Amino acid sequence: MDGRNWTLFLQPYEQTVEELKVKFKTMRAELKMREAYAPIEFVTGRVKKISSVLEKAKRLNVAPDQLEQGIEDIAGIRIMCQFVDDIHRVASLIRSRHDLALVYEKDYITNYKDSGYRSYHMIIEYPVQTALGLKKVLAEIQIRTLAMNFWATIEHSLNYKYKESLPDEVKERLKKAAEAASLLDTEMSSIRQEIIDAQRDFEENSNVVSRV
Ligand code: 0O2
Repeated sequence: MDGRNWTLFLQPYEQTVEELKVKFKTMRAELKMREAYAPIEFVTGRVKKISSVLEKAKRLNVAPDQLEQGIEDIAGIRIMCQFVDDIHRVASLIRSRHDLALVYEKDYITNYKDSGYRSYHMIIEYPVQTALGLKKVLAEIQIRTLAMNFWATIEHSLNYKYKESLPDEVKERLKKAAEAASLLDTEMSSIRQEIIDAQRDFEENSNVVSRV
């Protein structure tokens, strides 16, 4: 590492993660009050370690003075949802916000990665108020179901353990596990729809009975 003050470099990212965590946790609480059901299950966030930022910069050929533009996920927020439909609802709520600007989106649910990874990514620009004035920083918001998160967490820790060279057999089994997690999401969504339909039928029938 060179002589740069990395703690100071990461400060606006720390602030971005803290502010965005508060905002999405508040969004969850408010939706729960309004609708009795929140499309957000829980929210986490982290700032990438400087060693990982520099490693990624090397891998992507990003010059040391271009880290702010070249590495988009120094600030990272993760939003976990129960159902795949919730992911799209949350993405649309994010698109309509005025306190951040959407840069682009990556749909790794439709176009899942070769590893089996599924998630919805939104790269945003967030204006953060520093002691020296306004600074716009890039941040990555990952939106996933609980099942997608379970898979990604396990796969991430296995990759860490095997230092990026997972045995082929493990890779294949992880791909199968990703398919199984996706099937679980589909099943849960269809059960949920059946419950919603049943509730609507019940309410319609009880209205008819009460009118008689
Ligand atoms: P960490 O520890 O989560 O910060 P890249 O794919 O890295 O070359 P890009 O375009 O930045 O370049 O990546 P991408 O794939 O859009 O998003 C990167 C982040 O998505 C990763 O961050 C992971 O959090 C997650 N991700 C992407 N692919 C996988 C995968 O196959 N398995 C798991 N578990 N997570 C994945 P980092 O920096 O890798 O790690």
